[in-house]
Amino acid sequence: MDCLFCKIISGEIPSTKVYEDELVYAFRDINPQAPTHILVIPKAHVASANEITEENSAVVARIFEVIPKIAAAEGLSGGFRVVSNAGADACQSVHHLHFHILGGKQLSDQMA
Ligand code: DGP
Repeated sequence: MDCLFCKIISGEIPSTKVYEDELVYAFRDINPQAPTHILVIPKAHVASANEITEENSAVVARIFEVIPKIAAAEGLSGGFRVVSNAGADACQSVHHLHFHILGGKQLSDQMA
C-alpha cells in the first residue's frame, strides 16, 4: 500500500518521533500550525475516522490514553486541541487515520 504514514511508521520516511508503543506512533507535523503540533496515528492502517469499526476501535482508545501523556510531556498544561480530518470536506490530505494535537498558544475559538 502506498501510504505516507505507513512509510513513516516503517522508517522508510524519516520523522521526529515523540511517542511509540506496539499500537501507536506519534511524531511532529511537518507543517506545524501551532507551537506544538503532533500527529498520533495507529500503526495498523485505517484510512480515516470514517473507517473506525468495532473490529479496529481498540487502537482509538489507546490513542486517547496516549494523548494526555504526550500533552504532559510537551508541557501543554494550558490545554490543547485534538482534531481528526476525515474526507474531502474536512480537507483530509493523508489517508491514514491521524489525530492532530495542537497547543502551546491560545487557539482560535473557531473550528471551521
Ligand atoms: P490532514 O490535512 O488532516 O490530512 O493532515 C495531514 C498532516 O500531515 C498535515 O498537517 C501535514 C502532515 N504531513 C504531511 N506529510 C508529512 C510528512 O512527510 N511528515 C510529517 N511529519 N508530517 C507530514
